[in-house]
Amino acid sequence: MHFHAFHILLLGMSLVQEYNSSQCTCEEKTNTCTFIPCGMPGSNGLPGRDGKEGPKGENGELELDHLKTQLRELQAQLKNLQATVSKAQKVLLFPNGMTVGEKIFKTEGSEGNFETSKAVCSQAGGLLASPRNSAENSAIQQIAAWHKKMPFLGINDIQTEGTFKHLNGEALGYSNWASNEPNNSEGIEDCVEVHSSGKWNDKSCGEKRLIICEY
Ligand code: MAN
Ligand code: CA
Ligand code: CA
Repeated sequence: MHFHAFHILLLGMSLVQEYNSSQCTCEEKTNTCTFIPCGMPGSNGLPGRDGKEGPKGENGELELDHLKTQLRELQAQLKNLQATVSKAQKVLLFPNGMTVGEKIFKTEGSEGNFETSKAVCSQAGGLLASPRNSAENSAIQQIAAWHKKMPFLGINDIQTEGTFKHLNGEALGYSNWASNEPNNSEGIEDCVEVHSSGKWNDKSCGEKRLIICEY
């Protein structure tokens, strides 16, 4: 009976092969005695099961809170550091210099006429001190007081009598003249000295004054 069934199967297979022999790619199984022709491809199987659950994502809101806390800590540290640097700067500069905002005013304690003062500051990589506001003028006044000497400013009316300008040609936006100054006394005063009061007087450029530079 088994033998009979096998022959029916072979017959069926050959019928299928005949029916579709033009599209069929067959593979001969050499380890068996039987030549098994291939039939039509089967239909696709059912979809597989879902995969395992992935790793848990980070908690967005908690992460943001953490970063905000870190930022506040860093801001507090920065404020601390700035205060420390600012204090160290004061200690190191005293009694020769002061900072005002970004600017540093500093003297070496030496004196010179206007031309010498300009040259000394320029050689040091700076400029003869030239205040743009009252805070800067007060810093210059303070350094002068520590040295008990008057400085010249980087301001003059050499080019045009009566028109005082900064060294770079800039017009004066801020001034602090003493009353009745500038008076160009005896017709020879084109430079500016700073009195202990912080007030300005035009004076002969040939006088020797404390050299204060700005950086
Ligand atoms: C007086 C005033 C000043 C002037 C000096 C010159 O103090 O007239 O304006 O600059 O003398 O020494
Ligand atoms: Ca003058
Ligand atoms: Ca004067």
